Amino acid sequence: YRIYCRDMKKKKLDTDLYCLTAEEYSLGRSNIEVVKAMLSAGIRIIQYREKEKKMLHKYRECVKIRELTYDAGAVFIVNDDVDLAIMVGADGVHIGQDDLPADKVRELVGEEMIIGVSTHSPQQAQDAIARGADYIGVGPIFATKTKKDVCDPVGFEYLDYAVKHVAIPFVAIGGIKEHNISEIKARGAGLIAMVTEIVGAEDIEKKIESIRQKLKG
Ligand code: TZP
Ligand code: MG
Repeated sequence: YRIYCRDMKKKKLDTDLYCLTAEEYSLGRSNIEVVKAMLSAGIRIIQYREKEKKMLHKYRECVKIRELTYDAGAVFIVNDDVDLAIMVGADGVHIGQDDLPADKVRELVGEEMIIGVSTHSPQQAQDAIARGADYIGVGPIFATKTKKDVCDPVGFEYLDYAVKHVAIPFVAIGGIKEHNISEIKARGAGLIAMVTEIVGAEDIEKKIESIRQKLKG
């Protein structure tokens, strides 16, 4: 993995869309195919998120996705598995409220790896920031079926809080679709994550283009 990390400096999150994998919603396409389409549409951040797969399977997929994202100059983040993130030379790891705390993960991954933390309230946001998170997830904004260990939607209240009071990058997530993305953008979210809207699109590249048009307009 070290070939990806030798001169690794912490990657920036300066983009608009954050994409995640979810093979079960990908209309029969593999994660690899889906990631290729995302990258060819210009996506700059991809998170590998597969809750049900065995580690060996996840490892093999992540090795390929690391290669693809590296060649495209895109940021690659692995959900949940700190060991897997280190092993494949990912740019970051994303953890939830039931995972190791961010400050403990930092001890494992070092300073240059991005740590993202899913948060659902201002208190969780402040805790993640205090523990050295590089960015936080803010959501679910709307109801979503994609996350099975769901908490209820946090709605706009927490998003508005994040826009005003969160001093590190944050990613709005949960039930965001092409039809409601302008609303999220208008409230001040810079970085927006979508799972099913993108992996479940017939034509992923066209979908991303059309979402980008909405973000511009
Ligand atoms: N974290 C909060 S909601 C969510 C995650 C991973 C799933 C979002 O999926 P979708 O399909 O974009 O609603
Ligand atoms: Mg987790």
